[in-house]
Amino acid sequence: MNAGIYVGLGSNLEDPRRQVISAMNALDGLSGTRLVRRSSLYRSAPMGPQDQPCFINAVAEIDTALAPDALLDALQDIEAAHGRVRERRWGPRTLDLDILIYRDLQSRSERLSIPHPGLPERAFVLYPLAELEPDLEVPGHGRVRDLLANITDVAERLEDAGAGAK
Ligand code: ROI
Repeated sequence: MNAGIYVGLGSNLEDPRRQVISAMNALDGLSGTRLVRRSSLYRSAPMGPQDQPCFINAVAEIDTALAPDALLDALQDIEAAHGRVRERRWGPRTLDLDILIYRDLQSRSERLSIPHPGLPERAFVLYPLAELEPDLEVPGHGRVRDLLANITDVAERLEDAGAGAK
């Protein structure tokens, strides 16, 4: 089963592990949406300003009837419910949810670009994505395992329930 829609999760404030796990459950609770698989949790140094805590990141594969824009609305509602306020650019955050890949869609608009433009170079996305699907073709960018081979940053996998668990 390959639902083919991947969401990136990140947090570095207010018990980041709990934020990310809670957001996974919230994804599973969206209308017409099911959490198919989730990666382990990963810890990495902040990309951007260094005067903030390290991040906890993960990737979830979902199946959803929501179109990309409606899915983005729903992700922003989950962020808001987790206390996210629009803060300084590249600053700390309680919860960040990004649509990384939406099946084979390639689309660019002011509000939403798919695949996510940062995906090809971000260790904190590629490590958890490679755990789930190393041979996945990222539309327009090639295979996840090849993208991962081209970056030098790392993300450390944390011991937890691991891939496949809810
Ligand atoms: N850095 C890491 N490691 N993980 C993130 O999720 C993350 N998110 C961000 C910024 C502040 C750019 N840096 C990050 O939004």
